[in-house]
Amino acid sequence: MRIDRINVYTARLPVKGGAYRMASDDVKSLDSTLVEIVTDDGLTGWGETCPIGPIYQPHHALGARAAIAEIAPGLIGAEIASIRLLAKRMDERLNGHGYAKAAFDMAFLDLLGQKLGVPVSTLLGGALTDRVPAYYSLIVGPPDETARIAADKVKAGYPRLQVKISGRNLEEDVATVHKVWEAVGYKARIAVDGNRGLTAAAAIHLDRLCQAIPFVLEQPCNTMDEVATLKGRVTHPVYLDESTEDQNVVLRAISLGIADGFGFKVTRLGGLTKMTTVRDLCAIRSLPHSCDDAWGGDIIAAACVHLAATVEPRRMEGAWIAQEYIDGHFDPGNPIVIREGHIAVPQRPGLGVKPEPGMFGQPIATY
Ligand code: 0XW
Ligand code: MG
Repeated sequence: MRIDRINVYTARLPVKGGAYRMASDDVKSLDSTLVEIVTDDGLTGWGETCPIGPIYQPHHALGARAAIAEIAPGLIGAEIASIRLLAKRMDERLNGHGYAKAAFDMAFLDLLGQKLGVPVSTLLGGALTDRVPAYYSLIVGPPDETARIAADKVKAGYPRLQVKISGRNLEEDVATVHKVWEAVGYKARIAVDGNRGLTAAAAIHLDRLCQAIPFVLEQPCNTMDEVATLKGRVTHPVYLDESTEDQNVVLRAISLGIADGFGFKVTRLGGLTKMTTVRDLCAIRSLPHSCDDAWGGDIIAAACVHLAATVEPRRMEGAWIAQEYIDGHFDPGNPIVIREGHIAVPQRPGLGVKPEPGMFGQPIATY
């Protein structure tokens, strides 16, 4: 099975409800990039990459498309058999830019799964479950309103909540965490996500002022070095998210004992295949982590869910997918959906999701 053609598409994903508010940025509409690989035996495989705007991490939509333009011509004619060989071929075309290579990696696995008649989770080592937990991400908002939504989401079945803080005064952040805890108590696990926005001093104050509330503190400060200074000075477990820009950072964070867990993003780490390495490193040290992406439609959602199914359930912090903030699906016949806070793992060969023909219009590029 050889690559005959690659089509690149874009999709606009407006945020349902207006804006997704984090410490760093308010995003109102996301710009997703999709690759469709057509093989000589008539199969099609899909991949997607969708940075949540240009501020959240050093990735952006136009960067992804420029990287795809460098890589794609070198893939034409390549055999879809060894994912490692295909990764090498991509590295020979372009250094870095893992978030663009991630889209191709997804499409390769989608094709291989279809060819072999197995779901992508099988290619990633094998599923441990057919249903993975999701978590609900509460955007930065007024404490009472955030607590009300938190209670609703727990009632709807979410086993975990992520409470966004930062970008405003400490008092509001502290009040939000207290009110959410009063509203949900032990009924859900809580992550408090600073999205790089706190100083180390503010993180220490927040930790002290919320001492008795069991939560994990996700990426409180901008750099991993700043987060490292919190060790021994805060009592809440600290997770890294945005800092995990590649496998080496994860290896370093684990070996230096900087992180008690992670919020992993599939495209940021360079794709599903690269994610299996950090998944296995975390397993060695009993570290919990999520299987997310920053944003994306059903292709990215399917990728996150396949991977999440291969993670030991007691360390699985949930698969975050953007569905709650997006209207509609790429594949309305086989959508990736959250039901009672959980997501069914697609059982069909490959990713198990095929965008409706023509839904993205004409390709922006064909190779
Ligand atoms: C909740 N997320 C997975 C979605 C947004 O991209 C932010 C992200 C996070 O945990 O920072
Ligand atoms: Mg985060």
